[in-house]
Amino acid sequence: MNLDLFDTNTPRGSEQLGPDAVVLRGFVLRFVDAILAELDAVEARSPFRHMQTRRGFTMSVALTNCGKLGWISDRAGYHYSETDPLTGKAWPAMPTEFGRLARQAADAAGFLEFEPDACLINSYLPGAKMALHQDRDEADLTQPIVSVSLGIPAQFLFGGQQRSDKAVRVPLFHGDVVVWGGADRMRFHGISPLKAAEHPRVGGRRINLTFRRAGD
Ligand code: MD3
Ligand code: FE
Repeated sequence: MNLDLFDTNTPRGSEQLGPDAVVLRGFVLRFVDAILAELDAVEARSPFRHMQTRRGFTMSVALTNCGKLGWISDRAGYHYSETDPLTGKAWPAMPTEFGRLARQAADAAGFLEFEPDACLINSYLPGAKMALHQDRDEADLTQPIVSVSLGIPAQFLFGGQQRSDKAVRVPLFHGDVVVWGGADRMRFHGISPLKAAEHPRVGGRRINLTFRRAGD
């Protein structure tokens, strides 16, 4: 049972952000104990780290991965790797409840038989942000992405197919899941600089899990 008083403020239900993008408010709350425990185990094996962009800037968001493939940034640019460059070993396996959550959320959004092989995990402290970008490093861009928000709130920026298209701001709260596919899969998106806050379960940070089908 998840009797978490803080979560009584989380709005429930779903909101359509685009033709093929939907926010499932509070969808992760039923899984949250298991997800946070599995996240601890992933972090213990492959810790969060700040990667460098190809141009040599340090990203304000720290990241790690689990699953067969992990997203990394290095001198070669952005790509997926079977090896964690920090440990020299395979990424931690996709935890059981991570996989169940991703499949159930994709099903709820109408994307059946989603089998993610990668989960990119971002950690934001106050001030961290993510500039508008597209996700195009995956082999099959017809596959959806499932995104899970944990911890303190963030303003998600949801743009269009061109970088210059006006972005709408969507607040994302602890427990929210967003599923993106089809016509919305290539839309520009980002995260505004995080405002300081405290979440009783997660502390003063925001964690975002993105489940992807990265390989063939
Ligand atoms: C819309 N992460 O890791 S998740 C990323 O909150 C990323 O950490 C943000 O963008 C975060 O690449 C946003 C929401 C998200 C993820 C992938 C998308 C939205 C998307 C792919 C296509 C369209
Ligand atoms: Fe992205």
